[in-house]
Amino acid sequence: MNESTKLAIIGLSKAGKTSIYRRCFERHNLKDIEQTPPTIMIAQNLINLGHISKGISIWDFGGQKTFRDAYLLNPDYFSHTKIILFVVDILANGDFSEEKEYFSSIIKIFEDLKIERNLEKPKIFVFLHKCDPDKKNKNNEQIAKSIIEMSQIFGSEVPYFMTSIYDDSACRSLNNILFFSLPEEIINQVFMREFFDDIKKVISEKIKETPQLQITEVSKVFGDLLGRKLHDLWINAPLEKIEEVESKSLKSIITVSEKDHNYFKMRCPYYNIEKKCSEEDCIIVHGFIAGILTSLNLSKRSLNIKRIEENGDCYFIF
Ligand SMILES: Nc1nc2c(ncn2[C@@H]2O[C@H](COP(=O)(O)OP(=O)(O)OP(=O)(O)O)[C@@H](O)[C@H]2O)c(=O)[nH]1
Ligand SMILES: [Mg+2]
Repeated sequence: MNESTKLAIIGLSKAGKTSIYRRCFERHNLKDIEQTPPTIMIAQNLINLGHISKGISIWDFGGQKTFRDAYLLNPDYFSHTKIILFVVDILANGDFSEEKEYFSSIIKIFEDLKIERNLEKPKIFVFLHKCDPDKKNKNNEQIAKSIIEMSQIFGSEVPYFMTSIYDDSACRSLNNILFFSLPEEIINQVFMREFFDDIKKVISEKIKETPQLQITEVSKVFGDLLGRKLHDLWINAPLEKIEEVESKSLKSIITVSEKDHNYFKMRCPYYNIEKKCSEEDCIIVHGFIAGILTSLNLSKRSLNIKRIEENGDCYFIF
């Protein structure tokens, strides 16, 4: 369960995949990035970002035809992918038929992996890349055309981002993708931080001042605020690669059940410290989780938080 998250960057050759990686994670200057050689097969990079404790394993799939054919013949290249980032060069001439064919073959591989090995399907995001700041208005027609073409393949629910290495759009979009794809990590991040304790104090004060307020309402509001604040912090944080993961952040308080990947199980953070989880603590934690899930666009889940006692510990399942 402590494996890194696999993010696959996929697309045709020269779409700009390696440039995006280098721009966002290696902070190369633009002159260097422009000299990026074509990727031979797959370049794998393990990234430890300060805010993602388990790290991300980035698989940059070289897009030349011979390599694409090799991947499609061996689904193992794609197994256990959690996030797919398809990069489409909007400046490339043509009708996107090659992209379409490639993407459809990959989607088919994931459907087969789900049926044959019960592997979870990845979340898919599309970068409409090379929307450079100086060309944005000139290429509106081409951008609109590529969105229509892409939505025929993925359906309209796949999120699209207009990106370029010539501004911060690619890095911000990547941050966004990570934020919405890794709720477990985000929640962990919140509960690891001391500000959770600070906010708990503020809530307790607020309740003392205005006893007519329901503790659930207050904690929900604070949870909401906290979730939003975290989103802002996260999105504006530079994607900085760090060499070592702090040992503290490896201590996970969220365990995802081995049997069912569809829910999170979290120990009440106070239970171990004070050896008890008061009713009030439980309600506050509950409200926080609900608020944070809502800010992560997981509001359906937030309606379904259950509290259970197990082996003398208190857990939340959602
Ligand atoms: N105008 C423009 N050019 C870009 C942008 N991003 C990348 N490029 C250029 O696109 C070309 C190909 O970039 P790469 O990053 O090597 O493309 P790739 O998708 O990794 O290609 P393969 O490794 O062959 O699959 C390079 O000349 C880059 O400078 C962008 O945002 N705007
Ligand atoms: Mg490359």
